[in-house]
Amino acid sequence: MTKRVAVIGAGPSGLAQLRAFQSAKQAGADIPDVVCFEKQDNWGGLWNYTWRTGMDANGEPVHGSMYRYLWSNGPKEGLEFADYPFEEHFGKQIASYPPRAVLFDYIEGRVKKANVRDWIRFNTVVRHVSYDEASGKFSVTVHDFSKDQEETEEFDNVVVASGHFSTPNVPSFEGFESFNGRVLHAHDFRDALEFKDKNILIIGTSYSAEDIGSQCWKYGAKSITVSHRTAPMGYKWPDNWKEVPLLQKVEKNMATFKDGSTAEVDAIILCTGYIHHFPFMEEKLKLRTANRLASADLYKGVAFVDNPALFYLGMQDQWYTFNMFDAQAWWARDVMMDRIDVPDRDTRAADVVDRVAREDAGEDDYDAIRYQGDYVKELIAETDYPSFDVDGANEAFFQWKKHKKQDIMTFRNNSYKSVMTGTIAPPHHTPWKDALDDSLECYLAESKS
Ligand code: FAD
Ligand code: NA7
Repeated sequence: MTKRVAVIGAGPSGLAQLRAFQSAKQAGADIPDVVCFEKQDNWGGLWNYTWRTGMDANGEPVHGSMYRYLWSNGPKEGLEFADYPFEEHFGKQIASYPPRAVLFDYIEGRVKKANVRDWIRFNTVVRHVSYDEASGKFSVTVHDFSKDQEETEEFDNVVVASGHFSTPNVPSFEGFESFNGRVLHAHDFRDALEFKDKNILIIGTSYSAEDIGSQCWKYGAKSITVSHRTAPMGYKWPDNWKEVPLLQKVEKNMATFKDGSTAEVDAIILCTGYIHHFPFMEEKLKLRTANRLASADLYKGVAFVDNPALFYLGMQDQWYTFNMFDAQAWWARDVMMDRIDVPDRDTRAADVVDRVAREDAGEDDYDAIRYQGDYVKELIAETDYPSFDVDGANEAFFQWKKHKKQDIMTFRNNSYKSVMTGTIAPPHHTPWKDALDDSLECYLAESKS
């Protein structure tokens, strides 16, 4: 096969694409020439932790948004690879909410086994992608930092797997200019110990707000105040945690909220989400979407409606992660290998409208989980990705939601059943709030009792 495929990014989505092609090759298929461009010097995407903030060593915006002490915010039983269970990687079943280093090890294990590292050009940022109608080819211009050289190559397909939780959405509030403390976005948060003994104000009520607040609490913040634009999170918080309406202004260290209440704060952390940002894509190829389950402009949530030779992976808001990226990557692979036909433009556009309407018809988070589970089922039914019990994975998410409601500071002590191997995860040896060492060695150590 003389086709050439460019994959942009070697995070979980890009690696899923490499593994999808490698598994076809292993099964005897003739696969395209696949080149993956990764701007960092290692794979793993957000799971490849960096202490850096701002610019990276090459003067590029730092991709990493993950912080030290991050533990999975959902049960691992919802994200497990169907072709590479946790038990295969670790040689035993492990507890349900692994810290970042443990999940990085797991992600890496599958692609090491698949032997695809040579397909990746590290330290190489994609600067521009354009499409020529006449030749039907994409031109991909990259900067290779190891050679300090710009290069342009042609490809038949492009797979954008550059993630969408790296470019922060940063609103401003009155008085920030004269605030006597640090204002930062979640993207730049790294070590919770920085906020030990401090009064912190968090803006936002989603995953980052909940988890960064919980970390700061765990590592000794004096108080946590969370300000909401729409509604409070409503969990049973510890005594030194309160939820308040939206921030109106800051004067020196005094924050005033919409209901007139005030709080003295030392630092403000904007947990206000991220934007989908693809500065390297030609205008007509650029995905413009909100962070939602039914992404705009993507047929089957993957193929760009206006040019189905172009794919975007992992662009949805995420309940499902790793195995959903796999489902998308296997499906995209089969389109690229002419095993799946893509319909005409009107049908592709109608598919997006239908997905948006179905998402909008859902009433709560449980419907949203079912919706994304159904999406995963739909894609894997069309490929040879190993089928798995998606309803069972939904059930792990439902249990997780209930456990969070019962106690937001203990939900990570629970265990769930793997839908890949049928085993129940063992309880972790230390409750999350007391487990200050989150190294891989400590997490995998057997119970001390
Ligand atoms: P990313 O992981 O973002 O990887 C994208 C890759 O593309 C990066 O390696 C980047 O360097 C590269 N890249 C970007 N632009 C370019 C370019 N121009 N040229 C070359 N390379 C480029 N998910 C879970 O399942 N569980 C969790 O607990 C969890 N916690 C999270 C916590 C935080 C703080 C965040 C931000 C996300 C979390 N997620 C979690 C969701 C996360 O989005 C996915 O787990 C996963 O990392 C997404 O993979 P991805 O490959 O799509 O994107
Ligand atoms: P999300 O899930 O996109 O949430 C963004 C939050 O920020 C949400 O609560 C928004 O409130 C709030 N927001 C956004 N803009 C503003 C302004 N201008 N003022 C006040 N509040 C605002 O992002 P997260 O970072 O929490 O999560 C992203 C991923 O990281 C997630 O998948 C996790 O796995 C980790 P709203 O409800 O819209 O009023």
